[in-house]
Amino acid sequence: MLKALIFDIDGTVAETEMLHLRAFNLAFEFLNLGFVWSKAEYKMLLDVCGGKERIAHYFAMNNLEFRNEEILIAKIHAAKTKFYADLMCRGEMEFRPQIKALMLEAKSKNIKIAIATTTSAANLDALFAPIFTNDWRKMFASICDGDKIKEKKPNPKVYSQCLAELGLNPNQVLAFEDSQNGLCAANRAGIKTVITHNRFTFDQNFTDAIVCGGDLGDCAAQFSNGRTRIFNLAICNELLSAKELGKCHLQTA
Ligand code: XBP
Ligand code: MG
Repeated sequence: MLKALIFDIDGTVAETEMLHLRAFNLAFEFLNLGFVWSKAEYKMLLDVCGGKERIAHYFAMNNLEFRNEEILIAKIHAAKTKFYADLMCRGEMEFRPQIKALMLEAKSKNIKIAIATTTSAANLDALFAPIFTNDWRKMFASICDGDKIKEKKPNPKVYSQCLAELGLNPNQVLAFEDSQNGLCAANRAGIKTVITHNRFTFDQNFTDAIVCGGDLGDCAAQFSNGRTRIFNLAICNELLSAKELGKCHLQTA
């Protein structure tokens, strides 16, 4: 019986990764580091979850060595997070299709909603406050973010911590993700996962998702054999009790 929906954030609730990329590059320029990341490079770097971990991975991959590297990475990431918040304030970052309606429907029918993300806590305020007011945190029964949980996806810790805080078993919840790392993390925690891929993750392997598509409408249409494009709690209940996985195959590039 469905008791909760657990949402990943970046790429799932909203298409935020292009803004993250801009914020990273503003931080690199601000600190005169002599490099920026291209979209193609960032698509590869997204295989590493967590902004600080991603920067450290880039340094290692490019044999860049700095004295007190950990302090420098923390400084870069603090600047990036500030630039990200500034960018979010300036633009209208919308939720992906049907996400807000599904969250509100769940709340209205006493189905808990929760967050399991590797992004920093500050990024959540920047995204949710303009849409659900400054009290947005009260809507969520559990919020597990990259500051709270140090082990990043595909480690399942963020999802197992979320389940513990919800007091639920994996078979009582559905997860929503956009990436292979996120799918792996949720599946390792025993949770059936809906995938809505995007420009950075469209060609990843989502075979183990219960359903996958370009957005929730695609997922509803695929799962219902075209019966509906409305992704609501009725679909969530059907997905949770579905035996067969959606057998999502590699998306053609
Ligand atoms: C995506 C991530 C994050 C963001 C950048 O998180 O891996 O690292 O790319 O945010 P999600 P930070 O699990 O929501 O898809 O720089 O704050 O890490
Ligand atoms: Mg994501």
